[in-house]
Amino acid sequence: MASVEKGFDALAAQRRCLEYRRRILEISQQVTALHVAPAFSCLEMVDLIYSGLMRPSAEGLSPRFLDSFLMSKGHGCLSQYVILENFGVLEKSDLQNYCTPIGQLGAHPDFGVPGIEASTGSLGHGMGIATGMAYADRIKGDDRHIFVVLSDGELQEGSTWEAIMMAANLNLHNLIAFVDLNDFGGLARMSEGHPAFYPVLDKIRAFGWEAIEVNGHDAAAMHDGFLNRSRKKPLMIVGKTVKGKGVSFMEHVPIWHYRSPNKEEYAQALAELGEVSS
Ligand SMILES: Cc1ncc(C[n+]2csc(CCOP(=O)(O)OP(=O)(O)O)c2C)c(N)n1
Repeated sequence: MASVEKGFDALAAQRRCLEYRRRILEISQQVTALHVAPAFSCLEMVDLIYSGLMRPSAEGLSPRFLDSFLMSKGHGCLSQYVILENFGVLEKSDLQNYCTPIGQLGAHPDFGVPGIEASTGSLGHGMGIATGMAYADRIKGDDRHIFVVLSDGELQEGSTWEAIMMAANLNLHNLIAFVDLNDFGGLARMSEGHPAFYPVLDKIRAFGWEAIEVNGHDAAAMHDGFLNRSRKKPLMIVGKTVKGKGVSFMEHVPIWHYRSPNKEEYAQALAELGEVSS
C-alpha cells in the first residue's frame, strides 16, 4: 500500500487547484445560484486530502480509498465533485447534470452517490459522523484515517463541539479535521457578529485536541502539520482561508456565497485565474 508519509508536490497541487477552479466556474454557468466562493475557500484542503493524505485501496477495489473523507461544510461540495470527477469516481455527465432533475448531484452531498460517505449540508453534523466512524474503526481494529472538512460557521453549532469533546475523550488520533477559517458564516463576518468565536485555536486545544493554525491555501504547510502530528490526540488543522480565493471580485464579498457569475464575470474570472501550464 502506498504510504502518505512521503513528499508532497506543492506545485502539482497548485496546478490541480487551478484546473479545479476553472472547472467549478464552468459548472457555475449551468446553474443560476450555487456556492462557488465556499468551494474556492476549501479547495486546497480537499485537494490535499484526496491527493496527499488519503491512502488508496488495493487495485480495483471499491471504494477507491482506504481512508474516508467527509465534507461537513456540505455547501462546499463542488470542490469535492470536481476532484471525484478527476479521479474517475464521478462521470463528466454527472457534473453536466449537476442540480438538474435527471442528475444525481445536488447542491449538497448525498449518501449513496459514488464517493460520498455521508449526507451533509445541514451544518454541524459532519463532525459527529466522523467521530462515530473513527471510533468504529478503533473498535474494529482498522488502520484507517477519517478526514473531515468543517467551516467556521459549523463551529457555531453545539453539536460540533459535543463531537469534538467526545473525540478527545475517546482519544481518536485516527481523526483529522480541517477548519476552513474564512471568517465568513453566510453573509456576515464572524469577527464582527461573533467576536467571542476567536481565538479558535485555544478553544479547540482546551477541548483536548492537538491543533495548529496555518494558511489554508498552503497545501505544503497543511501537509507538514499532518506529518508532524503527535499521533496521541485527534488533530485539527485550522486553515486561514479567503472565501472566493483566486478571483478578485469574489474574495471576501458576501454575495458570492450564493451567486453564479454572469457571462462577463465568468470571462473575467477565467482571465484572472489564467491557464494551466503543461
Ligand atoms: C444547521 C444549518 N443552519 C443554517 C444553514 C444555512 N447556511 C448554509 S451555509 C451557511 C453559513 C456558511 O458559512 P460557513 O459555514 O462558515 O461556510 P463558508 O463561509 O465556508 O462557506 C448557512 C448559515 C445550514 N445549511 N444548516
